[in-house]
Amino acid sequence: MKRLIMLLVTLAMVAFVPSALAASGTLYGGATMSGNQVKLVSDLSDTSTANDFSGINFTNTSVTTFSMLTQLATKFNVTDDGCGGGSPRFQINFGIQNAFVYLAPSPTFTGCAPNTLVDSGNLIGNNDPCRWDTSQLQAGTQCNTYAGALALLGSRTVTGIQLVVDSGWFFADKEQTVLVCDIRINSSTDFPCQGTQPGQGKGRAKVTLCHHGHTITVARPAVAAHLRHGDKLGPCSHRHKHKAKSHRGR
Ligand SMILES: [Ca+2]
Ligand SMILES: [Ca+2]
Repeated sequence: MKRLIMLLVTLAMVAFVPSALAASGTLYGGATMSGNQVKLVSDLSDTSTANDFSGINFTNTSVTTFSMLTQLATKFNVTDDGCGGGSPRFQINFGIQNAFVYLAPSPTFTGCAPNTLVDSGNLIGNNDPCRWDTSQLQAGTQCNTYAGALALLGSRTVTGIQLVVDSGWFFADKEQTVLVCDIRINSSTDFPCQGTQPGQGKGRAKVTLCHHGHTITVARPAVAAHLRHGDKLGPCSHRHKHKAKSHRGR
């Protein structure tokens, strides 16, 4: 009997291990990759409406109810702009309504240091007055804390999470750019600031070289070694090919 209970306990523990599937993020609006970071823009200064707002939509978060969301954090850099007008922020979906949590420092949520990568810290448990905005939800308020949001929404099902930038209107140049990375949702980290840069990792970006009269492509990290032994950047010209041939002929 004791062994059966132990087995059941073990099975229960296995069942509660967070899913190995990491949260994945999909860029939308004017969002693009900039090295390892995601560049979120809100540009109302041009004719394109596609970049008026941007964000990352996170799926496979393994978050069920709001009370199961234990970590929500990102590093962010407002480049030459600031925070203000409500973004950058995380947006937590409960069906068609959202709770918002602002990244900017308390108490005004506007004064972000330009050109500085700062960490929001874990916004779950953050009880700064007005850090959380639950006004879209019944009995919610624009000026809430995590404790208030938890009391209101703890048992509600989270249907989605986004990181959003849409405050271009707030700035004189009608444009806001925010770089983000190291986005943590529960136990997973999306878009790590450090590590393999998209397009620069081993075997990713290829560079074309002329190697002994043959045009070859090599991974970017290997380029320096090739140049040291006399390869030339770019495809071989007729002259290169001819030179290599005459070398071989000697
Ligand atoms: Ca625009
Ligand atoms: Ca700007």
